[in-house]
Amino acid sequence: MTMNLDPNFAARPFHLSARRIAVLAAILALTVAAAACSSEPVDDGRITIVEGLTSPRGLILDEDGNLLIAETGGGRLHKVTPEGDVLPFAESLPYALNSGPNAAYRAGPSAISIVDGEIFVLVGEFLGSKSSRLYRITDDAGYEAVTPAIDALSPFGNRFSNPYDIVDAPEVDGWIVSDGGANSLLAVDRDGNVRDYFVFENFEHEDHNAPIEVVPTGIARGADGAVYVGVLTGFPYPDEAATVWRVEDMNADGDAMDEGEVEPYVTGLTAITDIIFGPDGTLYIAEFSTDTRKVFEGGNFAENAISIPGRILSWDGSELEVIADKAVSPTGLLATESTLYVSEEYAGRVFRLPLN
Ligand SMILES: [Ca+2]
Ligand SMILES: [Ca+2]
Repeated sequence: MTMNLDPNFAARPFHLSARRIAVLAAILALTVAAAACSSEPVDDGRITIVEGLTSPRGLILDEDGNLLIAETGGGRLHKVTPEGDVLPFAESLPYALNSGPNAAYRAGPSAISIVDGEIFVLVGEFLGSKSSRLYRITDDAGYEAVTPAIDALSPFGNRFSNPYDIVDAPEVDGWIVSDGGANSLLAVDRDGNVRDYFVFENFEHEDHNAPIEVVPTGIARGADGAVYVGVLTGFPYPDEAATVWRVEDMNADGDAMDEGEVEPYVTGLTAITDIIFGPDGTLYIAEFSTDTRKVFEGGNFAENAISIPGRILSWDGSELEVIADKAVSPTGLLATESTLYVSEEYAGRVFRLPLN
């Protein structure tokens, strides 16, 4: 792929976005060799179903019960059959090993959507015309663009910046996408038109002397029809400052920017990377690390992520419960009636955990 070496790129006023890109690239896109999978065994019934991947993230079940995995750092989708066979599925999707500051980070397929049997893949931020776009998988396991190429130098509004997760959204004739680069939710129609659906403001916190970014990440549909989105929060990723927001276009004007349309649903969380509802309405929440700041302070980020893992919590409407400790940088969740699937991005692994 080609790098955009336009000097104007470096000269862009980056007081927010340089750090945002650094943070996102580091958290969402760094990878680890499979050999680094040396975290202690955890005795909670989890079973590894795939390992040796380069940054597995988005998970979805297709109509035949196959688990699809978006491999962010490998530009691939994998299919895990109900029998546990792992099959290559789409192997030539856009990805980059030279994204972010110093071209040291990786980016690629982040989330999968299936609509009417068609498979769509969201590709996150890197430099180049194939980045930050939604694609449709074609019959020959190739891909074609749904959204247009973006101009990375244009203002953030009404375009992808660093899209992360996606939910099918008939109310906007397409999808709602979380974008951690622009701190926004975007409505995308089936023709690929992109517009702001909601934009988060930075927030104040006692642990930091400057406003902190919200950084929306995992997005999911609730049984009540509303859309829910978790947020990572930006540097310094304060403890218990992350919220799962409930988003509903109550006046049906096509966005969630009106009074009372975005409300906190679960508060007191830390560095959320994904959320998903189970069929019984339980919400599952992935927290990236118990000390995200330390993971990125220095040294080998991947080793840090393994030594300072995150966790998975459940929320039943009244109580938060930790259901999986020591999950290494979990960034993708999927729940069925009996099973929770978790992508451990830095460990290159996907495990499943029985649900009671
Ligand atoms: Ca997700
Ligand atoms: Ca509205």
